[in-house]
Amino acid sequence: MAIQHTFSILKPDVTRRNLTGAVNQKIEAAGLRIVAQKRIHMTRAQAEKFYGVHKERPFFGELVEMMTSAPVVVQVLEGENAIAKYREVMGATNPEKADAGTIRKDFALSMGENSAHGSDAPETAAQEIAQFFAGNEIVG
Ligand code: 3AN
Repeated sequence: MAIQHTFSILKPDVTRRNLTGAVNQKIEAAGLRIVAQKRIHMTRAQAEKFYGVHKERPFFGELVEMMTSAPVVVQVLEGENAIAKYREVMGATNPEKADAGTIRKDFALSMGENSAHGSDAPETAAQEIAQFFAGNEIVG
């Protein structure tokens, strides 16, 4: 398996509770390298674009509200099989179903406030990274 990049967001429930370092520790302990990172306050337009695939879902409005309610930390993670590996490190979308030791099991508050986003495929990873980072901001 080749080295991949994946896009990560540490969500408002993480920044609000001062858990950025605790989540980053799990990321790094799993062998993923944080090759780009910045703290931003997402605009409504950025959040609506980012979650465009979920526009018709009943939780879309709530999701956009939540993602713009406080700062987030956007990241690019690098590693062997990084996309699948980060989804393992995050755990299931529903924190009650997440495996022990995962980010969501240990930190998530609910299905919505579930602490982390990670890309689900190489195409979405590339799109998501391009929405938030210029190429020269990614330093491996
Ligand atoms: P994942 O982030 O695990 O790939 P998706 O793509 O199904 O999950 O959902 C995207 C985001 O939408 C989730 N991370 C979560 O914040 C939110 N979400 C998903 N399902 C629900 C739900 N039933 N109620 C509220 N928010 C949800």
